[in-house]
Amino acid sequence: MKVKSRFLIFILLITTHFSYGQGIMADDGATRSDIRIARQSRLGNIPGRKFTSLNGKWNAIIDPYDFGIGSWAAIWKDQKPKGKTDFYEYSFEGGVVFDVPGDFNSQLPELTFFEGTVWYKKTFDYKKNSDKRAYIHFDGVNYAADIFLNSEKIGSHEGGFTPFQFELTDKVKEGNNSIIIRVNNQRIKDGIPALGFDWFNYGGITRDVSLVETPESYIEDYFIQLAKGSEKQIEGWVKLNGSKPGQNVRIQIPEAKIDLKAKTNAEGYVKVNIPAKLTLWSPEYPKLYNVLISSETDKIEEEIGFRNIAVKGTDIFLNGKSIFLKGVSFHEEIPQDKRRAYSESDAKTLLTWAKELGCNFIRLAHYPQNDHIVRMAEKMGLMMWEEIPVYQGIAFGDAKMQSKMDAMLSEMVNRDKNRCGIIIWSMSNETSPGKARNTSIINMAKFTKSIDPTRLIASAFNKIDYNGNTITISDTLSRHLDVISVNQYLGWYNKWPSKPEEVVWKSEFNKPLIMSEFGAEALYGNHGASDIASSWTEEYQEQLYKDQLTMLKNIPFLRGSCPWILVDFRSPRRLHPTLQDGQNGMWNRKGLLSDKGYKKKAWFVMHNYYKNIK
Ligand code: GCB
Repeated sequence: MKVKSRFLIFILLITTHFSYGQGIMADDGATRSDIRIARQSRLGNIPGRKFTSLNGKWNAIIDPYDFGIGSWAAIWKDQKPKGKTDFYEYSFEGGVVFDVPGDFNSQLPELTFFEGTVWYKKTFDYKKNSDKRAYIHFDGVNYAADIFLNSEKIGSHEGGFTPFQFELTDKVKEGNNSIIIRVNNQRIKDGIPALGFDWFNYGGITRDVSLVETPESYIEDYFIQLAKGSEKQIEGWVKLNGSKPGQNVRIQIPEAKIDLKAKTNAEGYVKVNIPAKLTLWSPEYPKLYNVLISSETDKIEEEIGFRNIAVKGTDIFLNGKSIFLKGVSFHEEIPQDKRRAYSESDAKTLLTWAKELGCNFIRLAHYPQNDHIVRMAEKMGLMMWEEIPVYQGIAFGDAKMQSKMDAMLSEMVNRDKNRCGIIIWSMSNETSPGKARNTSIINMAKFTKSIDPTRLIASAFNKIDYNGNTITISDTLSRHLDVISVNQYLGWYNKWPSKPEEVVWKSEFNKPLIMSEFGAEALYGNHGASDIASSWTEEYQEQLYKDQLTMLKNIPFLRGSCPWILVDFRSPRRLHPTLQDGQNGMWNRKGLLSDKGYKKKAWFVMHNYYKNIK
């Protein structure tokens, strides 16, 4: 497709998904229901709203051949025999019951490697109120979801790691209602991620589900952060939905003595600028303020922190002070239970490990992780890198694929734009350089900046050039990013070009570098040679970490490191029967911790590095 027409599609997407942040409004000629469709992704801060949790037990039907979607079975109709000759070859009653949130693979042994369709059903009581609007909100369903209310389709969503919702106001009944969801986690070549990713494809309603109730005119969303480059000026906007023009909006931060009153414009939008004297958020002191936003009909509360993140030359500054990002990556998985992480206590498990390692930074690999993780990390003083699952093997240059990437990017930024702990938005991981890739990522980076100018933009890549003992970063995409992030596996997938202390890194770009991945596999408790990769010993991994750190210490423009990975994780790419438990667990063994959470020798190397780094 021509660049010009792709750009037009892109602009269209901005105006539907992010019209308010832009100050560009949706077409006023649109009817109210059109607007509701266009604005489905806008219902910020669920925990701060009035909602009823739909978590708990859901009846399910496992449908390996996806039979129920056809008109013969039509499972969404949930029919029961009425006459003597009626029968149906399915029933939600008497079948499997799954916990939501939670992946289905870990809840039934027969489903361990299942990739396909599962139907979920839950009933709920509703009391209708003519002044209220109702939404069903999903924090995340992997991968494709079709949602039916009382047997009528209300919408679909694609993408396993970002939130979405649908308005039910005109469709929900007084009394008992039934919600049925067809979830399909089949990997597809035009999915994001596509077919071959290195993590476990846990499917199902993996995150929280809520029934949200709002007034007729409600606070749809808001952006309240420090202005770019400032430590004293809050800048942002508030957007009402369903309101008349000129509504009063108020933003209060009592602890900072802030009380701002403003009026919305014809579209229910108001831009705000508030001078503020604040205690800034930092890893050492992760201060959050209680922020109250109210309109004439609605109010919402959220704990929000304020900090300034900036890049100058090859340095990164947090609140004006140079920082080194002491990071680690992890997947949204609880390895001890071989399942997806979904709860506050799961978040605590993963984040406590990261803190114990000495981190001030985490890379949420390779997709937006759940809200519990993000909110808790911020409270614990961890800066975050959040990325969309634009991961290896993605076909760039295809309009359909691009619209999926754009939608996921919108949903990610939209959910977490008020989380000061997030300092980096990453557009992708390990993409192959090329014109189509560059156009796509540059446009996504520009789009992200246009709606959130406050954070840094990254995109992890693994293309580096070797020449003797010199490694050069030359991927021209770097010109369009704030930080350069390189995944390199010297000592594991790649040979050392010379002794680690002799390796020289050069960059054609005057920008900070984060070594966003490095590592090697080791089976916990397996001891022996430190120089034979195939031995999978803790000693080999330990030596590799020592070598990596020797090299990292010599890179003058290095401003962060993110070893791969905090803890062993499951990946059906990992097939070695004894070292990776290849026909059962399928473990990527690059963890600093074992799948049981035991520390491997390399953990202590990394821990020591972080303890001593300034
Ligand atoms: C990478 C990928 C990561 C893999 C890792 C590995 O480069 O970014 O997703 O899991 O290597 O272990 O091979």
